[in-house]
Amino acid sequence: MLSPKDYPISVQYDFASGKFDPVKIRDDRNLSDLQMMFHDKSVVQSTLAEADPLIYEVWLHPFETSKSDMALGVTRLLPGKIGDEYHMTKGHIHERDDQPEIYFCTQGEGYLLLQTIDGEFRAERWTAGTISHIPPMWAHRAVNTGADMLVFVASYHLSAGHDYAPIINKGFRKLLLEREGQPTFVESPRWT
Ligand code: M6P
Ligand code: ZN
Repeated sequence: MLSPKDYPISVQYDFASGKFDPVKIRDDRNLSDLQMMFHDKSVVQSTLAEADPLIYEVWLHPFETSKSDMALGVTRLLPGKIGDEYHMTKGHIHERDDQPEIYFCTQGEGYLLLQTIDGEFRAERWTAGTISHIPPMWAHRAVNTGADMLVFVASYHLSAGHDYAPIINKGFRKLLLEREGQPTFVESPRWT
C-alpha cells in the first residue's frame, strides 16, 4: 500500500509507442486465452495446432493507496483476424453494479462494443482521440478493425471486479466480421 510520502504518483505515457512507464503488471493475451470468444472454432483449433499468436497486451499500474483507489491500464490490440473475425479483447462486465470505466483510444481504429446482461447492444466507432465512458452494468469489449495497432488507456476502480462469465457463456449480440473487405456487424448465432 502506498502512503502520502509517495505522492504524487505519475507515470509517463508515450503517445507514439502506446506505452507508459513505470508499469507494474504486464498481461499478455494469446489466442489460447480467447478460444471461447472467437466464433470460428475450426480456425481457432487449426491456428493453435501451429502456434499461439499474441492478440493483445495489457499494461497495468494500480494506484494502491486504498482498496477503493484507481488503476490505469493500457491495452495494445494487434491488427489481424481469426478467420473472418477481427482481433478483439476478451471483454468483461464489472462485478460491482456501481462501477463505470473510462476508455481513451490513443491510436488506431475500431469499435467499442457495449452490452447489458439482457442483451441490449451498442457499438461506438473509435479513432485516435475518442474517449468513451462505460456505464456501470454494461459489458465492454474493444475490436481492432484497422491495419495498425489499436491502443487505448483505461481507468477504473480496483474494487470494480471483472466478471467474464456472461461473455464466455453467450458472448456479444453482434460479431464484427470482414465481409467484402469491410468490417460488418453480423448477428451472433449464440443469440439467435
Ligand atoms: C482494461 C481495463 C481493465 C481490464 C483490462 C483487460 O485495462 O478494462 O479493467 O482488466 O482492460 O480486460 P479484458 O480482459 O476484457 O481485455
Ligand atoms: Zn472494465
